[in-house]
Amino acid sequence: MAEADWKPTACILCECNCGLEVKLGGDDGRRLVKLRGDKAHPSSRGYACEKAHRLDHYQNGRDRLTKPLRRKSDGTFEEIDWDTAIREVAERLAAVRDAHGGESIFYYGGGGQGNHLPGAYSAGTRRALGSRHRSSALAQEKTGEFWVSDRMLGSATRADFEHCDVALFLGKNPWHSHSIPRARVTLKEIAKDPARTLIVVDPRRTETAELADIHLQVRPGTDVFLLAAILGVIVTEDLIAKEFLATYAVELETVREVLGAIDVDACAVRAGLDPALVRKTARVLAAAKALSSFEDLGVQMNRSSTLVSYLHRLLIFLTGSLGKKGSHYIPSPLVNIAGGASSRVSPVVGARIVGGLVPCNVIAEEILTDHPKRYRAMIVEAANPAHSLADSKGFREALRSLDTVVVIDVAMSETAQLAHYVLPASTQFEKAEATFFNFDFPENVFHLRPRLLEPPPGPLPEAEIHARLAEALGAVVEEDLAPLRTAMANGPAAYAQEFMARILGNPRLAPHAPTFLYRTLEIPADQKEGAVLLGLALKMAMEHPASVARAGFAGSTFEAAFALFSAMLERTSGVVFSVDEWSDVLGRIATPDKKIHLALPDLLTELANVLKSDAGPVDPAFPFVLSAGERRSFTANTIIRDPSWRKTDGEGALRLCTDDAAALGVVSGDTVRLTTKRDSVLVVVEVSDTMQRGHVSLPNGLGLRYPTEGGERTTGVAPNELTSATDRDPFVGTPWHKHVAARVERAT
Ligand SMILES: Nc1nc2c(c(=O)[nH]1)N[C@H]1C(S)=C(S)[C@@H](COP(=O)(O)OP(=O)(O)OC[C@H]3O[C@@H](n4cnc5c(=O)[nH]c(N)nc54)[C@H](O)[C@@H]3O)O[C@H]1N2
Ligand SMILES: Nc1nc2c(c(=O)[nH]1)N[C@H]1C(S)=C(S)[C@@H](COP(=O)(O)OP(=O)(O)OC[C@H]3O[C@@H](n4cnc5c(=O)[nH]c(N)nc54)[C@H](O)[C@@H]3O)O[C@H]1N2
Ligand code: SF4
Ligand SMILES: [Mo]
Repeated sequence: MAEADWKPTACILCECNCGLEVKLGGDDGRRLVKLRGDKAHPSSRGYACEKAHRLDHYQNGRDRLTKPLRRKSDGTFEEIDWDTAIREVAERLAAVRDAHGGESIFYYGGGGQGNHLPGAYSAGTRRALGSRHRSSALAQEKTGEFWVSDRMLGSATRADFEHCDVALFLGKNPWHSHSIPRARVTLKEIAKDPARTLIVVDPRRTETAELADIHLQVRPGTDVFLLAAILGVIVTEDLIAKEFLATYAVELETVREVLGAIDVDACAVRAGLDPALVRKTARVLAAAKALSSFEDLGVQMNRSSTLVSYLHRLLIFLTGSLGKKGSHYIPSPLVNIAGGASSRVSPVVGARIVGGLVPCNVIAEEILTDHPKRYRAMIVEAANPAHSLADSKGFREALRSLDTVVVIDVAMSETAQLAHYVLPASTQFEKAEATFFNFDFPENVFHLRPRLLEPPPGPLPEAEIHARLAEALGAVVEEDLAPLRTAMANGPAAYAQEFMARILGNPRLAPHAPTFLYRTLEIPADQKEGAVLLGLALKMAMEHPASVARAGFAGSTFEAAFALFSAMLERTSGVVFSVDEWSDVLGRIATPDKKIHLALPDLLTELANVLKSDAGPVDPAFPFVLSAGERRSFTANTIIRDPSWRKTDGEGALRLCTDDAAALGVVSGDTVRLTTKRDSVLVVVEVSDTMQRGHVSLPNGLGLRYPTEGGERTTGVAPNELTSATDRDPFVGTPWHKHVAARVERAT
């Protein structure tokens, strides 16, 4: 096959979205037969992990949706045509709006690891319905970090692992979960360089920990004590970055007093660690020339998660690890998905809304009530909350009690199975797609992937679905479209002028800007869903003119935006849309006084309370700690449903340590009974010396129902059958998925 047969696209299985090249084949020419990393992608530069090679299992899944479905009174589905589906969905949701207010229509999802354009196009549908409350997976992982970071810095940060001399991973296993560009290459480079130090905090000896110079094998759920101890050492030994703090931070004395009083040895012991090792680690962190650190689900889905996010940020700031090469930076994203603090609370429970997102763990509670402000309808798009949210049983019950549930998905997911209407979407290779996971620095990359395949008859791209819904709801009418079509005939400049004046300048129409662009902007058919990017390019050119100009898009705001938009379409392997300078970073501190605020009084009070609490007795009914949802070689949330995509760990084994296995009398491959407060399941075990005593771990993304030759089969355990929605963070409501009280018994 010729080189020209390789088509550019990207992997959709994690937030790195590595650039790929694909060769199509098979009888119908629709199989992704060969895949390789795309060297022309500016961020991944040819890198791809083992999962990318299995993407055909996503594209050609057997439970693919092909027709709109309507649920019948007996619970089964019937196929309907698109006109009926759009009309009935619009009518039913409008009826809910008219009877109970648009606030009672909840929106969940909007994008997963590879597709963020649905969220952009859904804004019009949401506005037309008056829907205000929404959520997504971010509100069960990152909202604690966002809330704290926003209050301290007015912004979120990322880190430059490629150039750091000390790397810290806190509850994160990037060998498998990635999240940083070319993760394995970067990890190996840090590990082999004697001048650089890799530090991993994880109760399990993960693949990343295996490479580390220092592995702090904490006792599960005790990171707060470890961080307190580290900060205690840094303050009492006076290792703080004095000059940096004097210039850029306030409230140092308040935190110094609290942290200076910490009993370091007691905290280290509570975390299950040798105080001498903790002290040594603290000194390494403080002495770093450039520290990069990353906290993830091991702490963010765990006890005291928001407090840990706060202490982690104190570590970053007290060591002056912001704004120098190899440390942390404030990115200039195309779309800011890291929302901040606000005074909004959710309508029933009064839970804090961060970044516009209702905490995932209160959604069911805000449905299963007779409160007048309860949610009555839900649109779920590109997400599978009946599988991914805590307490699946409770969430299923909540969905069943709603007036109307509409699911937009490519496959018959656990959530789609409970919908009143299921609207089939084109796959991410049958439409143009992109993500707003654009956090690279100093060169920030965006990648609009043209579609690889013609959409088959039946499914539609979300852009089209939302345009039709907005039209059916009367929010987008031909009268407003016509002038844009006319302007298009007069060239891009005329079009942009008309768009800015007529659409962006009109509060009634502005929320539908994506749909207006999609309907009227003339761009290549294989990139049609990218129309919304013209609006984003304009915003970027207005907000970050210098960064955009350094990336080569100069001139007036208009000219720069157009040049950028054209480059997004032309550079099908990705484009550097912004080039920053390290010296820009500290100027981006966005608190009102432009200083880092070190003291958050509520969290300092929480710290004092946690430090004086005792561990309490272990409940003999649940002596194990279960981490429910570990990332492994062949897990990818529920994006790929076909179990045969997994080359290893086909059943999704429960990992437990050698001593626990011996005590139970089980060996790898045996089945055990795993019980929590919520459920009891049978699961295959893998005995692993990477685990510590009392800690067991289940993979994420299993327990999916999938059609087989004669029927269907569920592979592995769905983790959230075992979790509880009330086990959540007191500040932002994030779940404790990594810390579930459990019992393991030999199956009889
Ligand atoms: N292969 C693969 N990669 C993925 C994904 C996937 O599904 N599969 N999903 C993507 C998504 S959506 C996300 S959010 C990221 C998540 O990426 P990670 O956060 O790295 O993923 P996890 O494996 O869930 O959790 C990380 C680690 O937390 C540890 N841990 C458990 N309890 C504790 C504790 O008490 N303290 C500490 N310090 N650590 C603890 C676990 O042992 C585990 O190694 O991965 C992304 N990448
Ligand atoms: N117990 C436990 N629970 C967890 C976690 C954990 O570690 N432990 N991790 C949490 C985390 S970090 C995350 S990010 C969430 C992930 O959970 P969700 O955000 O619910 O995402 P997915 O499970 O990946 O579901 C994505 C859905 O999108 C569909 N899809 C794929 N392509 C398209 C498309 O082009 N268009 C449309 N409309 N749909 C498409 C897929 O078929 C699938 O149904 O899970 C969370 N849940
Ligand atoms: S799973 Fe993530 S790291 Fe692996 S190829 Fe896909 S995007 Fe890249
Ligand atoms: Mo996630």
